[in-house]
Amino acid sequence: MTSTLLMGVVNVTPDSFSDGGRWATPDAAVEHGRRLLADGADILDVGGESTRPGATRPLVEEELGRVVPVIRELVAEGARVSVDTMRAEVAEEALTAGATIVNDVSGGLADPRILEVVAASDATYVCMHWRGHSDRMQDLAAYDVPGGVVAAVRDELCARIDDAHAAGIPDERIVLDPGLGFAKKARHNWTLLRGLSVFASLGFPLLVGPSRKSFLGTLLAGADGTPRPVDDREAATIALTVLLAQQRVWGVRVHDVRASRDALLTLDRWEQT
Ligand code: PMM
Repeated sequence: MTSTLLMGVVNVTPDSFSDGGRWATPDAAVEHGRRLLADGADILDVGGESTRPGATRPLVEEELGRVVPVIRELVAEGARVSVDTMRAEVAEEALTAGATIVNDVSGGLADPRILEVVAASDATYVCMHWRGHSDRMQDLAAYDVPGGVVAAVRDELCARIDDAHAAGIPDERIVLDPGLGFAKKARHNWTLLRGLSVFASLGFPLLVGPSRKSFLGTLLAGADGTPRPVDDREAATIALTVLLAQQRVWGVRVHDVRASRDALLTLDRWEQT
């Protein structure tokens, strides 16, 4: 039976690329979180900063105001909650509000103090591969080194792990994520997905977030080259959820939990026969 966890996305943002604005108020976000739990989410990933290419950053107070009340409420209702933030201050308040996972898409690069905040808690640390903020990340998608994108991402993640260790975060609390779409062109994402065993061999659990990303829009583009719209990339997302679960990743971060849960139940049944 697959043990892969489904991490449901709760973006409390006006501008996330896939669901921006839909759950932008705390009440709407909590309601959305409840729906994802009912659909079978194992973890709710609550974020208050959009990381879409070109996005501008919210003030820290704005980010806090978005995520903290939502986390507090969802934790009170029994959810296992992760906070999607690059800021130490937000991570700290989120942990106080009951989050037990810090999902830092910058792997400690954006605000190195976040590593100390995590070290001082019992939280799990999701350390994602990242090269720069959204306003310039597309310019950083160059991997012209021996071993290409897989070797570069592996080496850069290893440097992030060294920093996490130095701050006092033990191995047992680290999860790695190759950071699909973050300073990656479509072909880089596919190469990373096919090269996941390289990351697995580092010995840490893996989280992967392919859901609705633009490399799927490119894959499914119309004859005139127009990318498939975000809302119409679900079947491709589910296909990847199944392929990732077959590789025994720790978790897959998805927007439509119901569809991915159905797919994982189908995979379970398949593997039990
Ligand atoms: N992708 C997004 C945001 N947070 N966190 C992790 N760990 N991995 C990801 O791939 C990831 C993430 C961007 O997607 P969204 O705007 O749909 O949330």
